[in-house]
Amino acid sequence: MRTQVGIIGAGPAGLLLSHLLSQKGIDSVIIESRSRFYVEGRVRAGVLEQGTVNLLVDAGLGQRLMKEGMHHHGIEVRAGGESHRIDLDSLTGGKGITVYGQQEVVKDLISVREQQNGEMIFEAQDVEILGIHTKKPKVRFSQAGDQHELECDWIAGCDGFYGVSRNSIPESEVRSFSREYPFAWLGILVEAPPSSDELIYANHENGFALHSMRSKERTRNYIQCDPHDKIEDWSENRIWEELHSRLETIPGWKLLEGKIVDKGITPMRSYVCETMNFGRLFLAGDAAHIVPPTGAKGMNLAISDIRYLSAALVAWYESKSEGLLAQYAENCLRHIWRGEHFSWYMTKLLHKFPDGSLFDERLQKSELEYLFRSEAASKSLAENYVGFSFE
Ligand code: RFL
Ligand code: PHB
Repeated sequence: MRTQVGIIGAGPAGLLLSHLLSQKGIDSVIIESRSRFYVEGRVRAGVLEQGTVNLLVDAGLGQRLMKEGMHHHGIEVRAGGESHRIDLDSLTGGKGITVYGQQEVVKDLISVREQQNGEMIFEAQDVEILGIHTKKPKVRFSQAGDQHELECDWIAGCDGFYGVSRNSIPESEVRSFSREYPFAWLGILVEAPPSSDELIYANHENGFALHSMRSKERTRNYIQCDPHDKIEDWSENRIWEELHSRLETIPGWKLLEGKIVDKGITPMRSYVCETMNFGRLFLAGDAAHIVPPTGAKGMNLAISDIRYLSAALVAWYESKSEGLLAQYAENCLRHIWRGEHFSWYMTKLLHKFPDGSLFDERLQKSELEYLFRSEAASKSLAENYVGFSFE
């Protein structure tokens, strides 16, 4: 088998890259270890920055997004019995965010790749990358018991944090940075209308909670939990009890319950692999960097990487120019580190740190009070939340 760009992973990063390349007449093959059914049903991110929405719309992916996506002009932060609205609109000169589930973005992308006969290989096993230092790198994999080799000009490693791409770079060459957090998030998807028009981020003495949504009929709620907890440790009663205590801190506000249709625990981590390119392999999205979900940046950063990677590959195919490929990591890393900082800031501001000192607690309280009282602090949060622009 042969293609121009071999793409490992059918998450938002890999699928979008394949679509943007095909719009410029460049061939690619996507190799994904999971089934199409699994990938389309995986509940993850929900918040799209305006820049992400614009890119998707410009790429012809706006049809369902513009109809079903919920545009939000603000978010709410609750702490110490008080509520503070961050008016994204007025604080950023008219920008906002759109709530549209990641699996909807993935479904839209798979459907458009399918219509254009883009090749997507699902349920590939034993995926291996070979010869990244040659001009003909290869992806070896097996499917339904048969072994295959895909010869490419370039390989894009879009296979998430646990994929094989990053580990194909010799360990001595990898420059990486990381931070672990002493908590995780338990997330549920619920058949109930949203209890609020906007997302609510809550700091509470029992731990963080978030009320989000997917549609007029479905909500997405998260609570901070211990990273060693198993989902079986959390009965539905216990989940609802904690959500009610942590979110219902404003007189008269009630959280609507409903049938829980999905639940899972996600560890929290910050990680950046600055070595995003090695030979003919380029890493993008979660394969190269992870943020805690508190800032809602993960999918947006994955899409920002693909903006640069697609432009760089197009420039190479159109004029054999290597300039943008050489600048790829540097261009992406400006956005990545901004996202890392903001996600760390939101995490530190809103969670209960089980190992934190009383001094740390006082600093957090003061930082929240500053956010609630200072327009400059709200403006800084808003500017980062909608996506900071370096232009
Ligand atoms: P993905 O989506 O993980 O896709 C990688 C794909 O690669 C496949 N794969 C392999 N394929 C072949 N061979 C192998 N050896 C492979 N190993 C893995 C996987 O099956 C998968 O299909 O990475 P990508 O495309 O870089 O996209 C990144 C985003 O998925 C991620 O950053 C976001 O979901 C993070 N995130 C959020 N991001 C936001 O921008 N806004 C949010 O509101 C937001 N909320 C969240 C989140 C992530 C969460 N979890 C569960 C981690 C909320 C949560 C709870
Ligand atoms: C979500 O709706 O899944 C969501 C929203 C905001 C976040 C993280 C996740 O910060």
